[in-house]
Amino acid sequence: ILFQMSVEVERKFLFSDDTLKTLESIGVCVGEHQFHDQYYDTPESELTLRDMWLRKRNGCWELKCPTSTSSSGREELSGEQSVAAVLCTCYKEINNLPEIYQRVREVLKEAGKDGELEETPSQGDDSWLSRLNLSCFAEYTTTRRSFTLREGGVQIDLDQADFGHHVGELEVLVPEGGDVQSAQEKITETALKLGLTGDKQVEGKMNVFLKRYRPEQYEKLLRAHVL
Ligand code: V4E
Repeated sequence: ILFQMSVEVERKFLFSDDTLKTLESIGVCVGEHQFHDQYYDTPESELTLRDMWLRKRNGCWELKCPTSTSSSGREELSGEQSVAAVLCTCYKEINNLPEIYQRVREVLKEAGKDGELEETPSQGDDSWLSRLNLSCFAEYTTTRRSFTLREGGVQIDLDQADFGHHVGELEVLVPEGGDVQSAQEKITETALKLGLTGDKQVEGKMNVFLKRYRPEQYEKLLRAHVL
């Protein structure tokens, strides 16, 4: 079976009450929901060191991993385009457990950690975690308010995490192999409409969580330029 995969182009931003007012005046709130995330890795951080983020979100497995397009062709971009590219991240999100399992095994096998088992785990059977030496290193609940602007295809999320950090995200989904650059341009346009002027990478929830509760892993990922 071939799974149609999409790439999440995303830019994080700091938001204030003013941002919220602007959003409420030019955008439409499309809902609020909560999700609980549990992130897994080996004691040596073999997944996150490769920028792979294995998580269980509200009971469903997801793997967020880098795309090959992340930094290719930047030298041909104009100044404005490269600022947009630096502020945005690109990740593939895989939601299909057999494929997640296969990818995780491949990575851990490379690192000489894999067992013998070939069959795919079924949803609800988490025994593969301990077999691959995976345990939960971060866990938090997020309350997310989502907005869209009338035109544009950019989703705007305002996230509040239960450990006391909030962050905004502008996100465009691009089919794999699609036009990441025009997604970045859309995100830049939306940021301007919202009056977001920051030109620095903003820390996400995981950065803050690790810095606060897992400082050793945080340092390790910082040194490896993952964060
Ligand atoms: C990819 C990644 C991490 C996993 C969490 O991803 P994030 O998008 O921050 O979480 P969330 O809850 O908003 O997920 P969504 O619902 O959008 O899928 S933790 C760190 N990274 C890498 C990373 C990075 N290096 N730089 C920035 C700005 N963001 C993420």
